[in-house]
Amino acid sequence: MKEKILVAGAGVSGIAAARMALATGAQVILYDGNTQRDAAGLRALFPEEAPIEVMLGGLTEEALAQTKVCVISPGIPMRAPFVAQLMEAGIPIWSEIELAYRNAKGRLAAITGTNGKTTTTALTGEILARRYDSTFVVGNIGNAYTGEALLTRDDSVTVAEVSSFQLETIDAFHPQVSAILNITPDHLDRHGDLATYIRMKKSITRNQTEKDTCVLNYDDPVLRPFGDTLPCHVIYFSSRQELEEGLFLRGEEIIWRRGGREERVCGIHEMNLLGRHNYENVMAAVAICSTLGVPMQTIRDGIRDFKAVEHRIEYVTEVDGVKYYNDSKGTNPDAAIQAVKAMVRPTVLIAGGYDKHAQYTEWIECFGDTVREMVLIGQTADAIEAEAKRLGFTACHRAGSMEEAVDLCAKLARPGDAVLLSPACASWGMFDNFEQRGRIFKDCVRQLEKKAADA
Ligand code: UMA
Repeated sequence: MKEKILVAGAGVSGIAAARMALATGAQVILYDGNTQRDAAGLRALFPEEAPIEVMLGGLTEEALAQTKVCVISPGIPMRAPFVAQLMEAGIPIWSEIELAYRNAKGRLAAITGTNGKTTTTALTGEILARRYDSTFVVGNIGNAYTGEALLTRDDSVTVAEVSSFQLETIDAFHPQVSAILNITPDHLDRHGDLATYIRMKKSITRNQTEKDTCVLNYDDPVLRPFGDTLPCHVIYFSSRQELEEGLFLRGEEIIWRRGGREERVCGIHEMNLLGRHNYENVMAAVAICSTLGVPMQTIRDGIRDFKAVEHRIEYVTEVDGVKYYNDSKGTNPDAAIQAVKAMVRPTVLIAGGYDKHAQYTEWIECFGDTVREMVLIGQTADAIEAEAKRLGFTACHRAGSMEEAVDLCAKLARPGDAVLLSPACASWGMFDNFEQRGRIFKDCVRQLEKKAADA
């Protein structure tokens, strides 16, 4: 008899999804492919009487036969063998955000894009919280949607950062406002090709109707024509040209032109965010919040008070005249390009990590006069060094750990320089995730600061 919910993956998403499934009265199998996980420890996360069973390594035939629906964690690819088995048996596979959506109330804004989605989601959440008492900020930002959805009310507004991984298995997921900030190649190891990745991103609008809104980047060659195909209202933003209709950058000001009427939103010096990509993030947040009924003055106040999010071109400290920046969220070449472009000092760069089959050419070409030296870590060090040398950038060094990398940077940097951790690669292999990588980097910098103070 098929009656259980199979929650695949026992990380942040899976544990929250299992809790939600239990709260809605389901029986749960919590499965993780990693046999090194502590089954008893995982089981102890739930009340003793809860109908939940933890299964590690492989799934039994019996478990598969009992499964009514599988809620899958974003990190598990569809090519996982048990997924094929479930699909063959016609068992629905839901993304963790799908389960959350089905149990949520109120209005939903969902934000995707290759880069900028965490900043845009955090900013949108802060602005919404000024206007609405019941505001939730969830999703890929690190706070599983299933962990919050049961707390939402009819008058709640939720803003969700959603990744291509999470969108891969949505069904009824239907945000009233969606936003796609940009699309550049990323996660090709998972999705196989760019066309599939683009399809995943676009699917955020799949269930939207003429009553809904989609916010799109006018400068993105994929997204501009995509807007014409949508049934919903589209708001474009551009940091490169003045639009007939939409938000755009004019000199140092963000302007919104609507129905022939222009409104000044804010000046770029009124915000604590650096770089063109951040002006785009702000424009998207303005469009989303305004659509959800936040008055423009409240939006302006929110922008003015917002600080950069952790791990995104985050200033750490200054040691011996060298400024240290943590951009551990630079997990692909495009994000890393934006961090390099935001640097105003000669820069020693720490890069490299897990291999997602990315192309490094454009990123290395943007080094220009900014990046003086590069310290490479992780699986991609050889590939990056080979491409750098091919392009004439020879100042490459190697380090075996983050500590070694930071110490080497301190030796290579001169007063007036910057040291930037912006790896252009995922953290996996050396670290659990980009947050851990960023925190270890910051700890190493603080050690350096302490040594300098003691000297
Ligand atoms: N696992 C398997 N089989 C597999 C792969 C993984 O059993 O084939 C297990 C692992 O052993 C582990 C668990 O799944 O125990 C981990 O699940 P997960 O990788 O889905 O990670 P979570 O801890 O649930 O975190 C996820 C997101 N992670 C990924 O998409 C890889 C987090 O995004 C997100 O914050 C969190 O849900 C809450 O929504 C992180 C991320 O790196 C930040 N996202 C990518 C990005 O931003 O580029 C997409």
